[in-house]
Amino acid sequence: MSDSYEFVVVANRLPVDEVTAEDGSRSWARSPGGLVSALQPIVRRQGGAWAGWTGQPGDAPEPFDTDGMHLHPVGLSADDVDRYYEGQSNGTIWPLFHDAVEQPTHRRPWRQAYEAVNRRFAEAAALLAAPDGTVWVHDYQLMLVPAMLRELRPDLRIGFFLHIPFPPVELFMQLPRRADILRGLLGADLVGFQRPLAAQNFLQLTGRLLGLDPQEEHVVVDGRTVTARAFPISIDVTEVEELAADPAVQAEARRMRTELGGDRRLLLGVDRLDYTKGIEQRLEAYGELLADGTVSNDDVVLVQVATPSRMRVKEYQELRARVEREVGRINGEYGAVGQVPVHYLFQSMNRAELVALYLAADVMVITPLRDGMNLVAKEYVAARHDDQGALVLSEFAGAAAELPTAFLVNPHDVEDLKRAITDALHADGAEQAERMKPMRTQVRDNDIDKWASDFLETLGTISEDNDKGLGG
Ligand code: ADQ
Repeated sequence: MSDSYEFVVVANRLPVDEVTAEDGSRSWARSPGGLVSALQPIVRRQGGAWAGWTGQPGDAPEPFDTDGMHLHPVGLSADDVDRYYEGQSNGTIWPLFHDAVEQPTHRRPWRQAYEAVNRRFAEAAALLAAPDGTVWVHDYQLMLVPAMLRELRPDLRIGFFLHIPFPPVELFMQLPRRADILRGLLGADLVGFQRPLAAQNFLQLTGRLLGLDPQEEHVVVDGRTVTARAFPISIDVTEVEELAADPAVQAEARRMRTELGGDRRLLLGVDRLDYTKGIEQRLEAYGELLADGTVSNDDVVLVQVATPSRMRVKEYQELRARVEREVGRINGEYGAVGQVPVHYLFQSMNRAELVALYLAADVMVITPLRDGMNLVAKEYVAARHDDQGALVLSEFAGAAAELPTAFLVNPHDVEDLKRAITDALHADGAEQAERMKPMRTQVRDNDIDKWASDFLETLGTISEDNDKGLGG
């Protein structure tokens, strides 16, 4: 069958963005990001397909081939975008799975749209996958897909990976129709999480809500074994290292430093503008350090790059307003003509610009209140081939478990934030190297290719065991 594929990726978004040229013509460009660059070679090698949304509301364009992948657009109407994507995914599940740092909103029409859209994705995967093929479903927008797909295609190997945290039992219990989500995930053979604790929370819930008998790393449901385990995601280390070694990128880093004020020490924040990222807490701590004279506008500058994200959702608009007000207040109070203590950029950057910033930064400040992993932390470490620079990292980012020699911090505690930033600023070259070296080794030894192959090899092995178990 020409239109059936051994390996199918299912994700909310396709790995391409539509770009409009100056003459108005439109084409597809591969989206930046580690996940796409890790999966694309696998998809290509296995003659694979990818089902996802284009990012634009309206009818789905016809399927097409690009970069050796078959792309199958799934259409979302404007209503679906409101209810499934901005509503249930980003207004209910996202905050609840991030410790409810913002209040989750519960709406019946959102749940209905989530189910309907998940079914559409499952049907697309069922259509694309070859007999006995492998389907890898991604993330919190599609948690019902594994079970829906298994019902349509019991022959498939199904893997699921959750990129965000999985909440503690008590918090998950708040979710209306919570058992549906568990049953949805249990349609997979392998459910992957960022952290072992997340896998444990999930397994525990299968006992509590579904009366199953979970074991350490698996649970049996309807005679099938479902494995739940951590696969901490990583980055494309080679890409970051190559950029960091590029003389043009290094020259850009030097230029940035000079423009930001000669020998002022540079603190850097790089985040999607999201309330889980702790940007307000970071600004509060920095403002207090300026206020109490621990740092001054003459010797320190903070560059905060915030990528616009989910800007139609009210909480994100409100966050933007609060962050921009605080930046204005700090600059108004502690700035001087021609020199301000915070440079705030509400924009996306290309990879080379980001790596130049990483090279220029003395202290990278990553302070999420909760984060599945946080790839920026790993990118910063990978870029620092000089073993210099200091990483302030929230204990509540998945990455903290792998990067214990960072300046770890509790972002809910402003005093602790101030302490960590000050310690990082005071670390001399020897201490910086002592902390950076083991982190660089860790990230180099565990890049995104290893992550993807670990997951897929595990999926292959457990599905074979399952087949044997059923056959015998
Ligand atoms: P995110 O919440 O988006 O990802 P993160 O892991 O930090 O968070 O990834 C962000 C990516 O976007 C990084 O590769 C970063 O370089 C890039 N980026 C950030 N700001 C940018 C800017 N201004 N311009 C250009 N690029 C920018 C979700 C989860 C995370 C998990 C990842 C992967 O919330 O916890 O690590 O998925 O599983």
